[in-house]
Amino acid sequence: MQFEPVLTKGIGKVDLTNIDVYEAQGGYQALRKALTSMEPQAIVEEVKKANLRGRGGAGFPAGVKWGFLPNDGRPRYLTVNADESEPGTCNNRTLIYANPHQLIEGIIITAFANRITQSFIYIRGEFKRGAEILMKAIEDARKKGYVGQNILGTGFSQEITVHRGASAYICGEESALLNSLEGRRGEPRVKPPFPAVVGLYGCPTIINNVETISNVPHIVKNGWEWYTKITANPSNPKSCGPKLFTVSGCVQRPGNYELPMGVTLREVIETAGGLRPGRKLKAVQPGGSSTPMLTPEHLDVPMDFESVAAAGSLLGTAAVIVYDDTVDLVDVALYWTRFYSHESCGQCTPCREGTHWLERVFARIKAGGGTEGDLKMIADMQTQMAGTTICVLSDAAVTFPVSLLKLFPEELERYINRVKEVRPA
Ligand code: L3W
Ligand code: SF4
Repeated sequence: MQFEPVLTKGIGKVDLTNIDVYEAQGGYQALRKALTSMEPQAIVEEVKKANLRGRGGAGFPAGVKWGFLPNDGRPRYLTVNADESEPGTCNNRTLIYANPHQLIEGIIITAFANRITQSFIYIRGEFKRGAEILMKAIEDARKKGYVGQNILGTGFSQEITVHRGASAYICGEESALLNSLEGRRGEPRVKPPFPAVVGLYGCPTIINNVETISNVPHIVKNGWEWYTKITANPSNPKSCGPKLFTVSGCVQRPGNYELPMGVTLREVIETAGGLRPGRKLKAVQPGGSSTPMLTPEHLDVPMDFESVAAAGSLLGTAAVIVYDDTVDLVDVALYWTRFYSHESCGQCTPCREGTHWLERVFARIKAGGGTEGDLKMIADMQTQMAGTTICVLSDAAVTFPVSLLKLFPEELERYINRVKEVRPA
C-alpha cells in the first residue's frame, strides 16, 4: 500500500546514525521548537490530543500516563523500555540501530514536557551494538548542545544513561525493569502503586517503549491534527499514527514494515510478500506470542487496538506471526510454553508451577503420551493461571494453549488419537 513512512523515513537510504544526516532530514527541529517556543504542559496536551497510544503492548495513552505524575517535589525520571523481548518483535531494534537520534530527540522533548532532568534507556543485553550506537549518538548530540547542561541556551538540562539488561524477558515488564535498573533482582512489583507514582528509587517515573517515544518529535513538529489523520481506519479515532509491524513466520519477506494504524491484516501480510506459493493461511498471532490467534476469516480486520480486540485478540506489539498449513500448532505450543517456563521469575505459584506444568503437558502430548484429560486440564489451567498473579506473564503463558484448544482442537486430538492407535485396547 502507498504510505509515506514517518518513523523509518530514510532508513536503508541514508545513514541516520550520523547526526548531520539526521539534522539534514529535519532532525532536532522538533526539539528546538519544543524547548524554545512551547510550555511543557502544552507538549503534554499536544501528545494527549494526538492520542499517542503506548506501543509496548498495552496501548495505554502516553499523554494520560504523563499526566499521572504527582507534583510533590520528588525527582522524576524517564525510563525508555528498550528491553524488546516479546517473541516475534523487533521493531525497537530497527529504530535504535538505524535511527537513534529520533529516539534521543523524543526523550529530550518528553523529559522537558514532564520536567525531568535524568532519563534512562534500559536496553536488552543482546543489543550490545545498539547500546554502543545509542551511547555514540548521545555524545554526538551533546557536542551539538542537544544533551547536557543548558540545552540550546534555554536553561533546561538533560542527561541520558544507557543501561544494558542481562537478557531476561521479565525485565521488559515495567516494574521488573525498574528493580533491575536499581540493581535488584528483575522481579515485577505489585501494582498499584504504578511507576508514575512510585517508580525508580521510589520516585515518579514515566516508562515508555522506544517506538512510543520515537513518535514524539513528529507530533511536536507537525501537530496533533496531522498525527490523528494517519490511519487506514478513520472510523476508529481511538487508534492512529504510524505503526511498525514486525511480520514473521510463513511469509515471503519477513521483516519490519511501517504502515498506518488500522491497515487490514491482509494488507500487512501482503506487504510482507504474502504466503509462499500454493500455501494456505492457517492462523496468525497479531501481537506477539502473548496474543490469541486469529484465523483466515479475520483477514479484513483493521490492525488497531480496538478492532483486533473485537476480533478476539490483541494488537500487542504488532508482531504479526503467520502460520500456514504446513505448521503443526502443537509444535508452536510446545515452543511457547518452553519459553514462558524458562522466563517465569518464580515469585507466584500459579506462574512458577503452571508454566512448567504446561510445558510438560505439551511435551507429553507431542511425544504421543497425551490423554483426553490433558485437553480439559489445558482449559482449567487458564482459570488457575490468568488474573491470579503479580504480572501478566502467567496470563500470556496460557494464552496460546487455550487459543489452540478453542480454535484448533483437532490439532491436539490428532496426537491423542495417535496414542490410541499405537496402544491397542
Ligand atoms: C498510572 C494507572 N499508570 C495503567 C500504566 C502502567 C503501564 C501502562 C499499561 O503490559 C502488555 C502486556 C504484555 N495509573 C495506570 C497506569 N498504567 N494504569 O499504563 O499498563 P498495563 O498494566 O495495561 O500493561 P503492561 O504491564 O505495560 C504490556 C503485552 O504488552 N505484550 C508484551 C510486551 C513486550 C514488549 C517487548 O518485548 N517490547 O513490549 C505483548 O502483547 O503481555 O499485556 O505503563 O504503568 N491507573
Ligand atoms: Fe514472576 Fe510469573 Fe509472577 Fe510475573 S506472574 S511476577 S513472571 S512468577
